[in-house]
Amino acid sequence: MRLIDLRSDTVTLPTEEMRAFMAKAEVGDDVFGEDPSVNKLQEMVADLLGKEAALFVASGTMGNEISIKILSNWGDEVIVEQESHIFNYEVGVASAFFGVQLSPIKGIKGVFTSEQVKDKIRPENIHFPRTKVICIENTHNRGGGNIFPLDEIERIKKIADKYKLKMHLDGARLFNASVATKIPLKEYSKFFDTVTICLSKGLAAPVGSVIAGDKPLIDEARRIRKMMGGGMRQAGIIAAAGIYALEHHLERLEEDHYNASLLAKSIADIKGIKIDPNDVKTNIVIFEVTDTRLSAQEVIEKLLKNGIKMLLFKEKFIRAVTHLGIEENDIRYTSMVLDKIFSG
Ligand code: TLP
Repeated sequence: MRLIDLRSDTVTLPTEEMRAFMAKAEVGDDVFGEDPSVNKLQEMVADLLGKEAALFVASGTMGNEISIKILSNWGDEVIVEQESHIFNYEVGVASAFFGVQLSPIKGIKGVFTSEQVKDKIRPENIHFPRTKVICIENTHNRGGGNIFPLDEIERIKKIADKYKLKMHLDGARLFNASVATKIPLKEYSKFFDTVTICLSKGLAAPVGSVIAGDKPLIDEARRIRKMMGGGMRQAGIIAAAGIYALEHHLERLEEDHYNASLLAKSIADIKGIKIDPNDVKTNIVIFEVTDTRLSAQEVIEKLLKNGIKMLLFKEKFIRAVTHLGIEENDIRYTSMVLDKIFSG
């Protein structure tokens, strides 16, 4: 039985064409800055995001945390959203390695306001940590792929400037936001000192993320990457997959959005499931199991018996993520199976 793996867009496999492109990649020693494929990928991302420079890193987590490190000092405070990846899924790195404290704001589907930011900023006082960085996640994973509105980002940036704070964008799925809104990537990234994008999610490369920013910041990021053991050698082999993904897999994200929306619409009327299809803006679908006879975990087990994988998100919530390799027919089959599970 063919598995329909909707747990995450991180499960995508490199296509034959991507593998062929990787096999031919020109490589060199990237710790010496001599890998042509890594250099090309970095230039491509810097250009796409309208930044001076960029740095290839192992993962989105590494990208976010190096960014936090280079924008803050020991003992500082970093504002994040309460449901954000940085606050929930990065193993406490910011405090464990870099000695900064995270200060969470409760947003609505990942979105918070400039007023909330203002309320979080600490006045100068010997007792307080210094507020130094604001992090935004766009699209927002636990917010169900929600898109952070550009005008709110602009208002937050004004507050950041007023209080001399830095801005970091966790853009693991920024490409999804840009494809869905048709707002160019640069329009989002211009408000941020550092931006991390992931190549191994919707873009379907096997490994890697990129941090972009001003040259001095990226030079510093390179040092911190080395400090964390992230200096790679002939990394062009994997960077090539990123180049291929940027050239071939960007526009197709629309298909993922279409499939996510189709899934939400086709399960919205099932008794025992709660989801508003209007909430699905990109490639993530989070639905609630309201049927008291079934737990979300049991639903996941029944799906698996039918060859479908989804992720338990919270006690009563399930996450499904569409990506390269998931076809419209898979979505129609998935909604039929869900219909059977809840009517049985
Ligand atoms: N998200 C993964 C899991 O870690 C939860 C997923 O399956 O969605 N920022 C955001 C918004 C992310 O969703 C993720 C990964 C990351 C950063 C970290 O990327 P990696 O996994 O490359 O460290």
